Amino acid sequence: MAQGAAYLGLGSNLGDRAANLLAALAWLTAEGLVIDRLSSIYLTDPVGYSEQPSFLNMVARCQIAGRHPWELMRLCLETELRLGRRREIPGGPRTIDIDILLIDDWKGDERRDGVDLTVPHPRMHERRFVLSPLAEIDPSVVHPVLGVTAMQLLDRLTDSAGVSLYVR
Ligand code: PH2
Ligand code: MG
Ligand code: MG
Repeated sequence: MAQGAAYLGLGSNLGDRAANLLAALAWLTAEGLVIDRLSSIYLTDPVGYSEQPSFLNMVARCQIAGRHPWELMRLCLETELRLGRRREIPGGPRTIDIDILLIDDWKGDERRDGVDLTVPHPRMHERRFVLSPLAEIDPSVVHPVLGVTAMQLLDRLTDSAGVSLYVR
C-alpha cells in the first residue's frame, strides 16, 4: 500500500446521488484532505435493507500522513452532516455515507462518544459495491487482517447484488 494512504467508501441513494458524492469529495478536499485516486461511480443494488432506492458508490484514496484515524473519522462524520445526513433506519436510505475502509495496515476497534471506529471496515470484504471500485483503483492493496489483496477478495466474492459502471 502507498505509505500514509487511507481508502474511503462513499455511497448515496437519496436526492441527486452523483452530486452528493461529488459534494462530499469537495468538502473533504476543502478541509485539507488530499485525494490522489478516485474510482469510477458504480450503480449498485441495495445490500441488507433492500426496500430502498439503488445506490451510487465509489472509493477514494487519500493521503493521511500525520493525521490520526479519529481525525479522519471526525472529518467523514462532519462531511456527512453537512450534506444533510440524518441517522434514521440503520442501513437505510442516506444522502451520503462515508466509510473508512482501510488506513495503511492499521487495525483498530474503538468507541468514543458513541461513535465506533473499526478499521478495516468490518464488512468491506463481503461487499461487491466496495470491492469493485477498490480493486479498480488499487487491485494490489492488501487487507491487513485477511492478508489478501482487493483483487483476490473480489475474485472470491459470493455477493450476488448487482454492481455496474455508472460513470467512468
Ligand atoms: N450501504 C449500506 C447498506 N447497503 N448497499 C449498497 N449498494 N451501497 C451502500 O453503500 C450500502 C448498501 C450501509 O452503509
Ligand atoms: Mg456504510
Ligand atoms: Mg457509514
